[in-house]
Amino acid sequence: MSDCIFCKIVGEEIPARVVRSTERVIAFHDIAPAAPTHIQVIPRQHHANLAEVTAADPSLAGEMIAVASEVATGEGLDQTGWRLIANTGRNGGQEIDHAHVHVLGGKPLGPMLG
Ligand code: D5M
Repeated sequence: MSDCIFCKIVGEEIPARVVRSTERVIAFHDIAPAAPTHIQVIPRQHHANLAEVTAADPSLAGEMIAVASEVATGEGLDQTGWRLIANTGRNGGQEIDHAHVHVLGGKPLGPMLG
């Protein structure tokens, strides 16, 4: 998708601080971190959200979650804990319509719906 920011990151048209990259998935630091560690994990292929990834290719959704876990461990979050978020659709708070999961950690995040 030519006007998709995350497709542009995949295509290296705009820069990102990439922390992990596989054939189908990349992970990079969020531009506006909401926690000391805030990383986006996205499929290279454009899908509108995680639900669409799951419908189109369940193994790709699984790979996104596996990469998220690897990233969390790589960032040293496995001892203290971390959070995985998939905002989906406008009511879900999704702003970028390229599937992504947020990996958040590095401080106590408190209750999800505080
Ligand atoms: O979250 C979309 C997230 O994407 C939000 O936390 C900011 C982040 N973002 C937006 N542009 C960039 C770039 N260029 N690099 C890294 N991170 C970015 P959502 O779940 O859609 O609300």
